[in-house]
Amino acid sequence: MKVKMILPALLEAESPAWRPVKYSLFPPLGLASLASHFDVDDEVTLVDQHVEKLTLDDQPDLVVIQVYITNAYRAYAIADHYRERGITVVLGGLHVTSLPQEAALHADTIFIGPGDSTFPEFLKDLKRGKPKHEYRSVARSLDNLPPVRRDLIKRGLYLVPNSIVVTRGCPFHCSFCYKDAFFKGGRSFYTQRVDAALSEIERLPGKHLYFLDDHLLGNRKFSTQLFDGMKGMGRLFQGAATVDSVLRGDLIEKAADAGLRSLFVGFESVNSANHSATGKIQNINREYSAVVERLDDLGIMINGSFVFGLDHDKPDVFDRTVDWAVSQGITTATFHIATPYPGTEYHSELDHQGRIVSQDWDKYDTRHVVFKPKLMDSETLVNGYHRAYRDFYSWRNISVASRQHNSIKHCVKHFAYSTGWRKFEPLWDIVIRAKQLRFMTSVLEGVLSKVSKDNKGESRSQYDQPPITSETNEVGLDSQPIVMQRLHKRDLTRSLGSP
Ligand code: B12
Ligand code: SF4
Repeated sequence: MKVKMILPALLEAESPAWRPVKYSLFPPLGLASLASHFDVDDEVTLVDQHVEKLTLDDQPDLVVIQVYITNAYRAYAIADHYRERGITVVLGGLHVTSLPQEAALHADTIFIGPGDSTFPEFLKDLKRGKPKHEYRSVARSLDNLPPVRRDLIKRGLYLVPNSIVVTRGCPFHCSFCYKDAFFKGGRSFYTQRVDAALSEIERLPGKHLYFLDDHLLGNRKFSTQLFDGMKGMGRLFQGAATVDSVLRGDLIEKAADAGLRSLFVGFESVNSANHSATGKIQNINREYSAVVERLDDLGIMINGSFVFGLDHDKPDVFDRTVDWAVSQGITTATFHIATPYPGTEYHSELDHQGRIVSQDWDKYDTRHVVFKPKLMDSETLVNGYHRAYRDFYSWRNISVASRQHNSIKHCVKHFAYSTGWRKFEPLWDIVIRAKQLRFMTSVLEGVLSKVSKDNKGESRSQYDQPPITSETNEVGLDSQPIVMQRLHKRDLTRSLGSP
C-alpha cells in the first residue's frame, strides 16, 4: 500500500510575519509514531508542509492527515482534494477530537483521542476492507509500541531532530488546556516503560534531546528512574514541567544531573486570581521566585510561558509580567493571548457568557483575540501582547535579565540563547533556506553545556529590589515582583502549594 502522511502548515505560513525558525524546530513526531504500525512492505512518505513543499498530484492509496486547530482549514482542503480523486483520507489529532462532526465532513475515517491503539485497529479493518467511520481511543497505553519511524524524518530540515515524548498528557486539569478534552474517555496521564524510554533515547544520535512531554516531572517514580538511567549518557536536554514539580523533592536535581539544561515552565499569569479561576491553584506570590532561584542554582535556563487576557487581567498586566520576568532573569519568554480552544472548560464558560467573538480557527493561534476580554478591550489586549514581546526582547532587557544569574557562564549563555533566538531572524532564514540547520544543532549543544556555580558567586538577593510594600496574597502591582524576589531556599518547603 502507498501511504502519504501529511502535517499541513498553518495558513500563517503565507504571512510576511512568518517565522520559519519556529516551524523548523521539531519534526512531526505524532505521525512518525503512527507510521510505525504500517507493514514493512507499505510504501510510506511523511510530508511536513512547514519545511517542505507539498505536491498534490500523486495517487497514494491512503492519506493520513494530522489536524491542529490552526492548520484545520488547510488540512480540510487537502483532504477534500484527495477524496475528490477517490483516495481514502483519514484525519486525527487535537482538533478532530475537539470537533469531530466538523472534521467528519472531510474524511472517510476520523480518530478521536490519541491514535496509538486505534490506528493499528483501523489498519487491520482496512486490510479486511471494513474500516469504520470513527475510532475513539479508550485503551491508553504506551507499552509494546513499535519504535517511532524516525527513518521517515528528514533530520536536516530541523533544528531539533531529536524530539521525543516518553509520557502522554498531564496529571493536572487547567481549564484552558487542550488536555482534558483530548484524553476524555480514558486515562489522561500515562508513561512509557522506563526501559523502553531509555532504549529510545539510546537510539537517538548526537547529544541534544528535547522532551515534548507536557510534564516531564509529572510522575515522580517514572522520572526518577528515567533520570537515573540517563545519568552518564552524556545527554543535554530540554523539557517542560510545572512550577509545583520544580519545588517538590529533589527530582529537579536528578534531572539536572541527567543533563537538563533548560526548562519550559508554565507560569501562565502574574495574577494569582487567574490561577484559581482556571484551576492552576498554586500560590503565585510565594512560588515563582523560588522556582526561578532553584533552577538558576542548578544552571537550568528558563523558558517562561505567560497567558494574557484571562478574566483578572487589567491593562497593567503586560508591563508587570515583563518587569517580573526580566527582574528574575527568565531566559526566554513565550507570551500568548488567552485562547478558548473548543472542547475546553474555558471555551464552555466563555461561550455560555456569550463572549466568543470569532470561530475562525486560523485566528486561534494565541496571537489573535477571539473572545471579549473582561477588564480591557481587545485592542489593548492585542497591543499589550505585542508590546510584551518587544519589551522583553529589547536589547536593554535582554542585557538586564542576563545579569541576574549566579555564574558568569550562565549570564553569557542567557545572553547568547536569548539574542540567538529572537534577534537574528534573517540569519536563521539563510541557514534554513540553505538546509544547514544541522550545524546549528551543535551550536545549540554548546550553548546548553553545563553551568556550575562559579566565578560570580553572588546570591540572587544581591540583585534584589527595595523592600516589600504590601503583604497581600493578591499580587499587587507594586508588591508582586518584590515579594517574589525575597524568597530564598529555606522558604521552599513553606512555599509548596497544592498542584
Ligand atoms: C511540539 C509542539 C509544537 C511544535 C511542532 C509541532 C509538530 N511539528 O508537530 C511547534 C513549535 C511548531 C508548535 C507550534 C504551534 N503549536 Co504546538 N505543540 C507542540 C506540543 C508541545 C507537542 C506535540 C507533539 O509532538 N506531541 C507528541 C505526539 C506523539 O503527539 P501528537 O502529535 O498529538 O500525535 C498523537 C495524537 O494527536 C494522535 N494523532 C495526531 N494526528 C493524527 C492523525 C491520525 C490519522 C490519527 C489516527 C491520530 C493522530 O495520535 C498521535 C499519537 O498518539 C503540543 C502539546 C501536546 N502535548 O500535544 C503543542 C500544541 C499541539 N500546540 C498548540 C498550539 C496552539 C500551537 C501554535 C498555534 C502555537 C503558537 N502560538 O504559535 C503553533 C501552531 C501549530 C500548527 N502547525 O498549526 C496547541 C494545539 C491546540 C489545538 N487544539 O490544536 C498544543 C496542544 C499546546 C497547548 N497546550 O495548547 N507546536
Ligand atoms: S499543567 Fe500544563 S499541560 Fe497540564 S493541564 Fe495545566 S496547562 Fe495543561
